[in-house]
Amino acid sequence: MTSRRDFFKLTGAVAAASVSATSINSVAMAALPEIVSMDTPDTQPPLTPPNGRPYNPVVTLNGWTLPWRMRDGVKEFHLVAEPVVREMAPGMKAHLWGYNGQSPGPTIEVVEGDRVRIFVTNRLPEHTSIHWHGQRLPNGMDGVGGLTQPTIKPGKTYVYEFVARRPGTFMYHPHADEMTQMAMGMMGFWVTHPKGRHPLINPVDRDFCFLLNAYDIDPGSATPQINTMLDFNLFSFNSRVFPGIDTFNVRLNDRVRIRIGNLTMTNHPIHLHGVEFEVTGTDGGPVPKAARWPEVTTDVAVGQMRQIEFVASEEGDWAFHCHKSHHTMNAMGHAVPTMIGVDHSGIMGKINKLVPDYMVMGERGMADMAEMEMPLPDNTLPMMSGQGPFGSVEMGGMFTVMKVRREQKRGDYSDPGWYKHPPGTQAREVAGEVAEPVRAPQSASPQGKPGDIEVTVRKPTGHAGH
Ligand SMILES: [Cu+2]
Repeated sequence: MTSRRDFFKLTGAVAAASVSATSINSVAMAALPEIVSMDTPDTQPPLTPPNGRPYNPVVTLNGWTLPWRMRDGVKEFHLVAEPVVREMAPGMKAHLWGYNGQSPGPTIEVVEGDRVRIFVTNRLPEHTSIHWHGQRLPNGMDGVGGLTQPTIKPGKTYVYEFVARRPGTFMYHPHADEMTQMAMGMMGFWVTHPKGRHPLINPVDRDFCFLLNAYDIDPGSATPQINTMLDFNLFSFNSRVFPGIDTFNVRLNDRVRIRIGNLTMTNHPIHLHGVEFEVTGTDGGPVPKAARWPEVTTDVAVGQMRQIEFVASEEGDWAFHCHKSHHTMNAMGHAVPTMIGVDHSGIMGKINKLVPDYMVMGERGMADMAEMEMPLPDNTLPMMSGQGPFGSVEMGGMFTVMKVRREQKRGDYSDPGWYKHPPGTQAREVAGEVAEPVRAPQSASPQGKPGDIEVTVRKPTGHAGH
């Protein structure tokens, strides 16, 4: 494990916060579960439950699961709300707010019927609270600042306690200064596994989860613009953007579940290549079997969860992405005119005499952007990038790949490398000249033969000169 166990040491960026370690009462802290913090954005292996009821754990994409302490039959967790530095992809680090060293926070996994106690320490420069989205719980544990509890002031620790009453896929996020705190990356995943066999919840071989979140971070800067309403420029899976998102690596014919939550400000039609899936659950619970239908894209609206399931029965490297094409790009300016078809030849030399760095883009489409050696500001990702085995994938944002392999071992989540296509199963170039198109034969329409159409054009009259 790469996790760091430290009681009082503040993680990296926390120095920026106005909270000092001494403001945390060490006597009270001694009674709390230790703080476990993660210092890498890599996908961590599933956390096999060391105690309590057994279950098949999830794997959080570019994330991890929070360990707990079992005390008198209660699962105790400790979340710390704090400033974090999140690498969104190699070459770009964002200054976000999150939990226990990362954004999103760690995934919490429990079993239906578990009594759960969650300590929440606030190391942010402002107050916060945590809402347990989708849970059945006593009203006073719902975490709505001002409505069901006072907010948690900087330096303070609150405790939430409830029984995880229904199995399913949930999330947690602040319900205090939400616009700021969610735009800064504060959110996390929660999975309640069923107690024993559940008629509507299938056992699966692989169970993945991630949150959709979006940021507006100007090229060359590191802190999100928190007032942005709609025009975000980094669309991410768990605060990672392609090519920084890990691949889903599965074994041929594995039954796979992927749980997706959306805490951005718009909907995301999530699309999987290669196989069909069914939506088997939402944050409202498992979907009755008779109400499921096949899909290859499912729209995840704001504040929703969707749980999809399929059998990975086709080998290969299958794209998995949001179908909004601007959401598979990294930070860019959208206010540029379309230049397709505009001939810039000759103009460049003249402009370069005045503006040496000026570049023309888009006269053949935008694909050149992936190859362009345009100088980027520091801490800025190319708009479209990611190398595949056959060149640039020309993607960014909400894009990754599901790798289905015959040789992948059960329980092995490591990256098997690129797919080797069997001979004769890959699109290829054909040799030879392309012939001129042949006109499709025109058949007579019921009204008459082609050429029979008569059009009468009447010119306007009454004008001078006519
Ligand atoms: Cu999207």
